[in-house]
Amino acid sequence: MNRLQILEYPDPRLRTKAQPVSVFDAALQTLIDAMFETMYAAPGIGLAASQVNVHKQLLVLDVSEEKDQPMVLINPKIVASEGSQTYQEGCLSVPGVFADVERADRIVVEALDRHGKAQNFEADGLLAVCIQHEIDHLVGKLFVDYLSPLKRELVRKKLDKQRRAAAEA
Ligand code: GNR
Ligand code: NI
Repeated sequence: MNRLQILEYPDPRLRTKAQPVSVFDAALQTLIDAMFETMYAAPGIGLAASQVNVHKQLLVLDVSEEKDQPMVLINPKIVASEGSQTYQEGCLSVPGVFADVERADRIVVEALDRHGKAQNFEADGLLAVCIQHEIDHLVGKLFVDYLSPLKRELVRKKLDKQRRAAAEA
């Protein structure tokens, strides 16, 4: 088992800006495999390297029902976007908290795959939401940043309380 530990809000390391990936070596492949294992086990539909304290522009996701469509995006960029959609988001770094976030409805993404090959594709719906959520992680942004300061404070208190309860149990 190669599950990685997921950082939780308000850990300041989640605010680190990720650096571009330039080396596509065996260590990178091992990291990607461990990220998939961590994401599927959680379970989650996406995971950014920032969440496992690796500050590289790398994310994995799989929004399919059957969990058989793994995607790896390296040095991803959103080169076009249009429309808006609101989705109730969650985050493995903010466990137990769900809130509506408004994001672009359709995006065009440029990224490298796990071997450094360029890919360019369109995404909409949940896939577009997830990609935008993960790319935010790479620049140190969390979905709770879109909430009002009051709601964010309530989220922090809820997480504190959850952790205290878990520590007592
Ligand atoms: O597992 C996840 N579910 C999810 C649901 C709605 C919007 C975004 C997400 S991503 C999240 C996993 C995660 O925290 N990725 O960073
Ligand atoms: Ni997240």
